[in-house]
Amino acid sequence: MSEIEIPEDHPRYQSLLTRHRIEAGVDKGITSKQGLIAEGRGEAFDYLLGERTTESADAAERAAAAQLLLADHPVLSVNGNVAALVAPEIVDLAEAVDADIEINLFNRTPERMEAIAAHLREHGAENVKGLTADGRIPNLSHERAKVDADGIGAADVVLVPLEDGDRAEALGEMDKTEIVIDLNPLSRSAQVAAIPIVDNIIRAVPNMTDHAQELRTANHDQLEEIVDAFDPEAALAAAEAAIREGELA
Ligand code: PTJ
Repeated sequence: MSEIEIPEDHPRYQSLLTRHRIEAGVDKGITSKQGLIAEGRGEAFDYLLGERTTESADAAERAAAAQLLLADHPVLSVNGNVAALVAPEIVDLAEAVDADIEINLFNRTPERMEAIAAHLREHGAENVKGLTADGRIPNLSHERAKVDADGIGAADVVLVPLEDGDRAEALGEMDKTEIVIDLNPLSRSAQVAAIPIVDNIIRAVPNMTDHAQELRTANHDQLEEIVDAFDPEAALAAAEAAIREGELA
């Protein structure tokens, strides 16, 4: 048994665990009610993918790890779903690639910002950004435009998980390199990402950390080679094909 009363060999274990974490996130004031709907949408895609990391998603996760290691100032953006699902794993990834963690919310309230910051700190995050909000992403009219000037505002590489929206495009216009995690290959964020990762975040983030640890001894040229060999359009096409063909395990 694990954090939920369901044996780990239950065929629906992963999706039940994910649901449980999102529900607990709503109870703690971390996740918005809309986050429950986003979770359902992701779950449907994951079901069609066979709830597994495909070969092409694994390659994207390796390229993402290399890109984060190459960055001067990488930032991992966290919303209410991300915090509920993978808080300790995000802290581990930030440590592995020396990145900042910044909270950025669509449904931004001071209470949720504080609850998420406290949750991340409970899981070992030392410096949580996003609360100062002294910077802005141009051409975005909603709350996601609010960033820390010395966080996402100054980042060269940003990890953008679980948001189908216009922020990814606006960040691209600021010349930031984006890594997107989204189970929907047709999501607007995945479509504009330099590195789209079509995988469940609960598998993607720990796998990125494993790759980053394995690549720690790689030199600059070797890391660049991995990033250059990655083709975002081919990765999106492979994910869409896997979903349409329903390669269920
Ligand atoms: O916490 P806030 O206020 O910033 O709000 C966050 C949500 C998630 C509610 C907001 O960003 C939203 O409404 O998102 P969307 O437009 O529903 O997009 C979420 C995307 O994440 C969808 O494309 C889902 O397929 C995808 N998704 C959901 N769960 C997962 C996922 N992708 C990977 N792993 C998941 N577990």
